[in-house]
Amino acid sequence: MITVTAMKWAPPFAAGQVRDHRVRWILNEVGWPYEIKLVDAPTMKSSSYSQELQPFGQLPVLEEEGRPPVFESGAIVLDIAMRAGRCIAADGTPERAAALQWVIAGLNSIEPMLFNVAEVEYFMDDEAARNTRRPVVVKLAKERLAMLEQARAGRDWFVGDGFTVADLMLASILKIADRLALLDELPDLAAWQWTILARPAHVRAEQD
Ligand SMILES: N[C@@H](CCC(=O)N[C@@H](CS)C(=O)NCC(=O)O)C(=O)O
Repeated sequence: MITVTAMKWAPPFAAGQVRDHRVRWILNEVGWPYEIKLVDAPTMKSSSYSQELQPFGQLPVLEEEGRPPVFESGAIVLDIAMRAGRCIAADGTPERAAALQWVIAGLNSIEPMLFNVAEVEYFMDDEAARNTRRPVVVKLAKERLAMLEQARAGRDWFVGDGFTVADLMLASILKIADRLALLDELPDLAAWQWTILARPAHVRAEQD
């Protein structure tokens, strides 16, 4: 049986956005059953957790009998999709390369820009410093999101003619943008995101 770690408690700004939802989503897409293991902050910060499961004291972690645990939400999503042979196009095809490309683009070129805004909104205590930094990071994030929408070019799917992990990861990452009101001037990208999030597998993952 597959086990996915999830937070016993998340702060309100993170509710529904904790990265285990990506793992639950892909597992629901491919139809693999799983169990949730709730962990609290002291457990995540313990040396046994970082030595055995996640070196940075974070989640999600995928545990499965007979295999070493896997951390990093992107790696877990890709691992599951590849092993299931679903939502990722065939090995060796240009579509497979494009799916990998968009997953990494989401994690590497988009999510960090959103996190810069989240850091200002949720983690900076000094109001003067926050007011100085906010316009800079908001502008950069909005510009990047506009480029993403331009690249999507009105298509329903980022890769080929069906749902892939590219759509899953980008829609998941856009949840952070939506919560930070960074999609207000990009209604088409916001509408695309909601269409993807309406997939039954995502709805089941959220209910779960
Ligand atoms: N790059 C990692 C990031 C993991 C991450 O930041 N997890 C958050 C929850 S969404 C966490 O564990 N936060 C608690 C902490 O960092 O102490 C991934 O995608 O799995």
